[in-house]
Formats: sequence, C-alpha cells, structure tokens
Amino acid sequence: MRELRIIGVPSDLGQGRRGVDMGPSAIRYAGLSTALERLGYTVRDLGNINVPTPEMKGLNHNTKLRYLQEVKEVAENLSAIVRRVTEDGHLPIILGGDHSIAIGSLAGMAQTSQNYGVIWFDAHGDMNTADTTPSGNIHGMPLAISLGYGDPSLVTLCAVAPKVDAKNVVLVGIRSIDPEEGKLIREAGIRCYTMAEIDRRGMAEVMTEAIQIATDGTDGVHLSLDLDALDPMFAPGVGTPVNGGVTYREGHLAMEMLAASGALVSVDVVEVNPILDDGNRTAQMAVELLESLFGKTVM
Ligand code: NNH
Ligand code: MN
Ligand code: MN
Ligand code: MN
Repeated sequence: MRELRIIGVPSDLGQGRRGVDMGPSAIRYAGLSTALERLGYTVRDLGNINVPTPEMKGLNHNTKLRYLQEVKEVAENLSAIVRRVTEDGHLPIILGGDHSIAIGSLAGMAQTSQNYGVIWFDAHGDMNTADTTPSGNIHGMPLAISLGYGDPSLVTLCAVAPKVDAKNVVLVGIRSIDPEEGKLIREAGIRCYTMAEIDRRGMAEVMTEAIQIATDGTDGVHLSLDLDALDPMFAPGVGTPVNGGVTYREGHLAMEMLAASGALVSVDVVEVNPILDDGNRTAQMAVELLESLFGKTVM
C-alpha cells in the first residue's frame, strides 16, 4: 500500500472571497489523518507551504489575472513538493486553498515519469483564460493552463506544456460555464459530463466512462476535487456555490468507483471555505469523500 503525504496550500489568491486559505486547517481539524490511518495507511503531514496573503503590499493587481506572480510562485513551490513525494513512491494529497493550486499539482505530476489522466470534479469548467474570464480570478483557469491555454508564464511553468493530454481529461459535475469558456472546452476536445448528463445516465455509468477516458494509455489518474461540485446542501462552505449539484451518495459513489479502479496517483481537494461554512460541514464532507476515495467500504 502506498504511503500518503498531506500538503497544505493555504491560498486564497485565486479567487475573490477571503477564508479559503483556512481550508487546510479545516480539513485537518475534521480528522483527515486519523481517518486515513484507520483505513490502514501510513500518513505523513508535511505541513503547509508558504503563501502570501492578499493584504501584503505590492502584490500583483493585474485585473485579468489577479495575483499572477504570487499564484505562479505558489504553484512552482507546490510542484517541487508534489514531484518529490511522487518520485519517492508516495501519493500526494494536496489541500487547498482555491483551485489555482492545481496548476502546481499538475505541474509537479507532469515532471515525473508518470503519464496521467485527470478527473476534474467541479461545478465549473475552470477553462477560462485572461481573454475570457468574467472575474480575473485564476481559480477559474487552472484546467485551461494545464492544457496549454492562457498566460504563457503559467502555461510553461516547470518547462513542461501541456501538463496533461486533453484526450485523458474529463470534467464531472458541471453546471456553470461562461460562454467563451464553453467554446474552449469544445475546441480542446475535453469530455464534459454535465449535471444534466449525470441525471439522465446516472453517476455509475458516467464514472465508468470517465475512468476509462482518464486511464486510457496512462499510468493513473489525478483527481482534482472542487467541493463546489457537490450540491450546496452538502457542501455549503464554498465561494461560488451553484444549485443542482452532485448529491451525497453520487459523490461517494464516484469516489468508491475511483478507489476500486486502483488508478489514483494524486488528488487535490480545493475551495473549502470555513468562513462561509455551516459549522465545519464542508471540510467534514471532504474528509468523508477522501475516506471513500481511499477505499472505505461498509464492511
Ligand atoms: N467561471 C467563473 C470564473 O472563471 C467561476 C469559477 N469559480 C470556481 N471554479 N469556483 O471552480 O471566474
Ligand atoms: Mn474549480
Ligand atoms: Mn511526464
Ligand atoms: Mn468550482
């Protein structure tokens, strides 16, 4: 059994609402390490990487790419840790922070010898660029960047581009796409499982296909788990909630199927915002989903 390594990335630079920087603490407080140890894993928490806070003076204020320089430095630092953990044979669990941190997770994985696919579990497509973003928030761009679209300094991070092949990338849980973003999703040829398709076909069929696509010709799957994929009923503590999301059981089924595939090589868990949460429910949900992802079953 692979050992697990937890890496916290307390970033709220990629989006507009304070509090998501507290995500790693909230998820730890909800008992992540103990839960994974109960499943029989050896877990080591590597602590948090250093992230500037928006209140610091002199930060980048490019309105189409907010905090570009800082987001890039965080991604670079994270990528080095993810790379090292993976090369040591361990599985990185990266705790956000906003979704911009996935730029670093995927850059780290791309530097290893492993060829991987990506399951992007999200209400949103995260396929904006500076030309299409309605907000200037980089958390709406990490998938585009990882596929080679967008700001050149982010796209070429760690001198590998793209970080993943579009033919091995799937979006799951989608229900909010900006108009120009939709065009890029189609142009890039990413398979996009919307909530409407999940409703019609069921999560089991959708995940069977999603895992097939992400594992086709690869050595494994990176899961990028944005908690806003879940319906706000189950994950209220996120910055951009969208109604009509993945239910409690659909979320667990997806994680259980991924666990059963044995294909998981790395995961990031992002957008948990304790300030917007109802108690610590969203972090608790994140821990429960990770338990299923790492093989928890009824008996
Ligand atoms: N699409 C919007 C934007 O680019 C919202 C993105 N918000 C997210 N993405 N939470 O997962 O600004
Ligand atoms: Mn996202
Ligand atoms: Mn590679
Ligand atoms: Mn989202």
